[in-house]
Amino acid sequence: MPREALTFDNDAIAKVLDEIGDLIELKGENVFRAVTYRAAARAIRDLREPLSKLVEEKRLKEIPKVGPSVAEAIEQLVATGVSKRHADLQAAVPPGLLTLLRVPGVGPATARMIYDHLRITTIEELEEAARDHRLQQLPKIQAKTEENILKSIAALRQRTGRSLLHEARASASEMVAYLKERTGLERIVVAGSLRRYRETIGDVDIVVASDAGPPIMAMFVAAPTVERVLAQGDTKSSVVVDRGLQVDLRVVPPESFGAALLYFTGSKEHNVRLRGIALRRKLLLNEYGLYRVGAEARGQEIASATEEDVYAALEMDWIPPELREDRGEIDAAREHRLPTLVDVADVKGDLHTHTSWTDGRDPLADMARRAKAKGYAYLAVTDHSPGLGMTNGLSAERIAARIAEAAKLNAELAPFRIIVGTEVDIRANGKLDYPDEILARFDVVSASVHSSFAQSREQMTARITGAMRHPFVTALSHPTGRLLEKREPYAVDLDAVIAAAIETGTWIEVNGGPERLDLPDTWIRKAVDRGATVVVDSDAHAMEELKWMELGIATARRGWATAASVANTRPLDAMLASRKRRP
Ligand code: DGT
Ligand code: CA
Ligand code: CA
Ligand code: ZN
Repeated sequence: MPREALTFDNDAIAKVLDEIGDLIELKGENVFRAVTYRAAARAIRDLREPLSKLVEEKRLKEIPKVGPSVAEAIEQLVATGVSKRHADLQAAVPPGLLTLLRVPGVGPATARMIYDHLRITTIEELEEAARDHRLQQLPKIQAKTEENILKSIAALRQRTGRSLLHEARASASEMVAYLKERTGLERIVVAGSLRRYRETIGDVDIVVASDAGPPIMAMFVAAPTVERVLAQGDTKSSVVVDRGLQVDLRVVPPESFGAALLYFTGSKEHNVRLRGIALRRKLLLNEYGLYRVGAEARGQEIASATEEDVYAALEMDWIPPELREDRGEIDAAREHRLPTLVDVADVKGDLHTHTSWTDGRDPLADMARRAKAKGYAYLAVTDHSPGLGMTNGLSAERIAARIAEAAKLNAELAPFRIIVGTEVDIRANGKLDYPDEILARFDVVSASVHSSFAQSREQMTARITGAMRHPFVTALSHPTGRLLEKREPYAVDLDAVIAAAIETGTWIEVNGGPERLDLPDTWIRKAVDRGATVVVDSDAHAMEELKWMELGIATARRGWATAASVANTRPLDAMLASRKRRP
């Protein structure tokens, strides 16, 4: 496939042009020249033809934003792989300075200025200077900027290159919809970690049932979201789509679809264990089916068409993908004691959402109508307490107004019910950010940590369990404080948190916000095993984000939670009655 190599060339050339733009600025040349190179890079990324072809046919001028100097660089890059302009700039700019640009918030002008004053050329040096508060002594750098640079560097270290679940889901759905439309086929299914709803996704795996691989592959690599083709074969192809996400496509014979789906859903550990069980019965399990082995059997097929068939042939119940992590699900399936997992259809309402009164986007009325349209019986709006200055927390007067507004809407939307709650900040000293007489006015109170993340494990555990012992606190929100690919969880003894939840009747949240998915799955399992009640919330800050409930429920399923363990599967009155008793 010549196309692979050539499209990669376009990408590589665009990257060099972008770098020329950065180097121009780092050198202190005219910013507008940098802008020209970057605009050309963007235009080249949108091209559908290889640049080498355009050079050969002398058609570079057809590309928008490509003037004579950019064209010269492209010609050199196509011919020799290097550009003179690029090399000259590299020689003129201190080596290493480019890497500083990897820190979000540090642009070329800032990097240059920092270099001029402090001779800093590495991210480590930059971090050290920020820690020592040497950056804020420089012109145009405030204490806040310095703090943000430290945060950005910490975030950079957190990145594993995996995608967040919701981003991978969006890209995968787009591809599946495109393939369904173009092929007219029905059985085009997402497998891999995405089907298991892992919290982050390495790559997207899609399985198609068809006997005609090549034409499907041709459509796949030509999909509008494809940025480059990594490999194209008759049964397996891989591409990179928006934001660098890899998508693998396998076309399998329709009669093998179940076995293939099982195989490519994984996890690898689950598959390994299944194959072991098969082997002990003298059966062979692979992506085509389950076969009898041995001379006399000659590969006689036992099962392959559906996943249920394959599991049944191994004498086990079908296992929901969320459980396929080799965490005991196989034994449970053999002994017919898999839990009936909580399902999105069980959810009666959402107990953690924000409105335009604090940091949400939409007004209460819109959030409530959308929740009602989703089929919910109730929605708690839990805007922030004032402690988080930046989120414009509700004052006592505004709370009264909010309660009145909710009552009015409730009359209109009945039997749907808006519950006025709050997400109250647990301050660094463990005190809640509202006095009791104000907390008493809210029907649900979610407590959460939003500051002083660096406290010791003892301090943080005492801070959190102390808040859980407060009689007005209904639930503990996002218990670990992690932000996926961005921020580590704070140090906290979750066993002690679960114990406090059980002792006090405080619910533990499974926050469905795609960056959080907090409590994490393995801890959910421990919590519900021990008898704690969880509450699954979207933490929506806009109407569309109510859909994050689905990710929260998937995470709860990965934690083996049943509806009985999830507070918001209960009808309104039962849910309210099951809250922690107040004095
Ligand atoms: P990811 O992509 O890192 O988020 O995780 P997965 O689970 O989607 O892993 P991936 O994409 O490498 O493979 C998808 C599934 O296909 C995996 O869960 C099990 C199966 N699989 C792929 N390659 C192999 C292999 O070489 N051996 C075994 N046993 N299974 C494999
Ligand atoms: Ca994958
Ligand atoms: Ca894969
Ligand atoms: Zn919140």
